[in-house]
Amino acid sequence: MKDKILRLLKENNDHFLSGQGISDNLGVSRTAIWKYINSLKEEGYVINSSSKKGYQLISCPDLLTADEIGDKLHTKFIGKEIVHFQSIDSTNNKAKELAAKNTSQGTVVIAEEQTLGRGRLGRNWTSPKYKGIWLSIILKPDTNPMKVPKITQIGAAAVIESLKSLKIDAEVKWPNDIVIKGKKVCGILTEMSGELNRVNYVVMGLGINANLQKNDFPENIIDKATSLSIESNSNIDRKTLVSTLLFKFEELYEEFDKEGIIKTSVDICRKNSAIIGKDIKIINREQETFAKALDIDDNGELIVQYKDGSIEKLISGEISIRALNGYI
Ligand code: BT5
Repeated sequence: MKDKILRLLKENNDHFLSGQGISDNLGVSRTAIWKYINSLKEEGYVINSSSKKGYQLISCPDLLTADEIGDKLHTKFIGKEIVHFQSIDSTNNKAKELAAKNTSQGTVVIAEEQTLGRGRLGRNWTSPKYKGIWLSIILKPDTNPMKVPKITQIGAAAVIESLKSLKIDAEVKWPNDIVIKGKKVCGILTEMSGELNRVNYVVMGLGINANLQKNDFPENIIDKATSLSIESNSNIDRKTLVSTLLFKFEELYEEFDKEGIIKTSVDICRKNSAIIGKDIKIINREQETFAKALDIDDNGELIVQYKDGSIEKLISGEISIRALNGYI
């Protein structure tokens, strides 16, 4: 009911709506409406209340709830169900829990803050409240588990494309980082549950530093991390960015879901690569190897050439890449 009242208020935000009018329209008592209005105010909606005139919505909070994103979201299945938290340990943890309980493909878990946000290999992901986009998408592709790493490339391409719509140029540091001028602005964590030749579910977690400022980053990453706000010198509209991101992701994911290929995503990652043509250090578990990044193939694998001239294709997984000078 609260969402219906909110919808009415949004549709009529240029004038007051009488309590009686809302009551007649939705078939609930005026007392119930008053309670819902109070609850909306607690969530951060600014609503003018007047005993004579009724209610008028003045402004909506900067929250990534279904109520706030839904209006802008034009997807078929990604984000049709949004599960929102003010605070949670990790959206990937929650998404995995939900996915194991038959939650449908496309469900998105979003949190305003993560208290135990995770990177790969148990690393931390800094996720301060209201400052970023911390979300996970539940996917159930009918595919072989070997193909799941491709989904990270789809996520990376979707981020690049949605940043372009904000006129922000970013680059992909294969396999799972998005960087601006060499500093990390987004990380992707793709996790899977499956058997030898069957995927039960995939959870793709995306962390985008939208409105973090320098003092929001811990000391140890302050020199290698940045945010969209710092780089564009503006405040980022998180709601619009989430809806654009989910829309772009769905478009690119459908190519994979229907045809099993990720050509469009790879083209985007290739065109906006931070490492192709560069000398890189490959870190795989504790081992470091030097090579030149030659290209990304149509499967999203990184083609590298070692000092002895031999060529290898790397599958993303747990590999990290560093350029030889600077952070990238
Ligand atoms: C990643 O791991 O980059 C994957 C990050 C995925 C985060 C999302 S948020 C929603 C979802 N729920 C989760 O719990 N996680 C996902 P990796 O490549 O391992 O990089 C981790 C490293 O990035 C850390 O060790 C830090 O050095 C650095 N880092 C941590 N927080 C950062 C931030 N906010 N911005 C930039 N760099 C950060």
